[in-house]
Amino acid sequence: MKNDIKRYVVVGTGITGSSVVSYLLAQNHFVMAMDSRDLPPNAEKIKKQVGKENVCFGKFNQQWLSDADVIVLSPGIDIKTQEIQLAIKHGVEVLGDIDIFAHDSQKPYLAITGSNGKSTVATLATEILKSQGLNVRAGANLGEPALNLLNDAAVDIYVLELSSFQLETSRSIAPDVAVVLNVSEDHLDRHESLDQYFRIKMSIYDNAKYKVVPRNTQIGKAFNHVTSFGLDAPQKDNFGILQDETGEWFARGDKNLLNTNQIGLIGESGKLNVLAALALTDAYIKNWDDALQAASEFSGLSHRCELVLDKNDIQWIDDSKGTNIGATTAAINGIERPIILLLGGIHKGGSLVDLVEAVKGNVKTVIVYGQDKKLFFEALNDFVDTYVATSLDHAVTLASEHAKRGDTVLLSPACASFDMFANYEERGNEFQALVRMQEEVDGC
Ligand code: UMA
Ligand code: ADP
Repeated sequence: MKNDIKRYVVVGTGITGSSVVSYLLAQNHFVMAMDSRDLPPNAEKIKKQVGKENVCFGKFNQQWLSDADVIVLSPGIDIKTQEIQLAIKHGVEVLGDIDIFAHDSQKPYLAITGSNGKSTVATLATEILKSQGLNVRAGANLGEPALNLLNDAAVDIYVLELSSFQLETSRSIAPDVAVVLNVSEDHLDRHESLDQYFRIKMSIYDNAKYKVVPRNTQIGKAFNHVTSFGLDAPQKDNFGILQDETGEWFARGDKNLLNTNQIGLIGESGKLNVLAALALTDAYIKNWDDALQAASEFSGLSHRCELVLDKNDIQWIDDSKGTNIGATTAAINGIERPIILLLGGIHKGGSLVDLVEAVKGNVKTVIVYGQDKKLFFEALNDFVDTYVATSLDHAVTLASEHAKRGDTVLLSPACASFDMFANYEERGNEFQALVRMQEEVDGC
């Protein structure tokens, strides 16, 4: 049935779907909602909002989908899902919440994607913009769904962290500034190939007013005359690192900005993230002293290479957000001490070659756990002492038995957490609790 009133079907009732339902109802649209899970999140709330006759849980209702004017698809659901594809064949428009945000937003927004570092850069960019007296709201993949950000009329600028899932259904975004921080293999259980994943990430630039790119990468090579960042010396107004007799400096062109030892983020990826955030916000920075103070005060987000305990010269680091090979490789390469590496969970696809190379560096022991422990054991055991743990608790116990003064114990799973935990936060919190219990057992 097609008539003048737009019939929206919201697919998925998680954080995104729930925000979309509320937003569309506030605009007086006719809204139906469905979720393939029998007991999906927000079920009762949405039932009350749209009426029980307009919700369908436990399956995707093909009739509703094919009769819709617009389907708003949650990022966790693949657009290749058979029922969605059939609806598209019937001429139904499929959008994501970011598309609606892009259409309705009256203010500029920065858009950040990449395989790793998105949340860190989005949060740091937000802090830098705030230091300039701007009223900033940040969200999307970062947690607060994009449409919820629109309920504050006093905003000057938005910062959106966008996943490949969100970009896949966002054809109309037109950010003021866009960046792809990096691309390494991730979500290959959902995307067809690395090529396709790369193309989806690069689509963030399609309608961007200004582009920021990582220098000397496949991403950077796609454009000329755009702002770039990298660890080498920067040309003109680009961002990079300069060395002189006074030390190592973050720099814009030939101008030193901030000593690299004045930041709270660790390793090369920490430096890249600071450079990316400065490059992204460059056009809005009027007071550099305040911007650089914000950058130096930022100590990073929880579960991203977070130091949990430093006792008896043994460091325990929680990098539970390291859910792919690129993140874990960067974490290993950012630590200069001998490492005991804890990893495992659900491997998201892709090659383990980079991980093996990084492990051959300064990892002395690996402890694997979780669903794909066998895969990692077989890939790493020839190169480094590798042990199999039956749980995270067991992995921490094994780590404490092997750790010596000067070592770093690093939880950087290179995997999704859903085989054993609700999410990476629960995994990180459990690790932190186990590490602190370890400390008590030591009687320290
Ligand atoms: N699901 C079903 N059936 C459904 C709907 C969802 O089984 O009908 C499953 C999905 O397959 C998925 C899970 O439910 O496993 C959640 O999917 P969702 O789309 O309902 O997720 P939301 O709760 O709306 O949260 C999403 C993002 N989640 C995903 O993309 C999986 C959140 O990013 C984001 O913060 C939120 O929207 C607000 O924008 C989280 C995430 O894990 C942090 N992102 C991935 C990542 O960072 O790697 C991409
Ligand atoms: P995302 O939002 O893209 O998942 P986060 O900032 O939450 O990124 O960090 C996720 C993981 O990636 C953490 O393990 C962190 O240590 C690692 N990481 C952060 N920045 C980078 C980077 N620039 N390159 C590679 N890995 C990074």
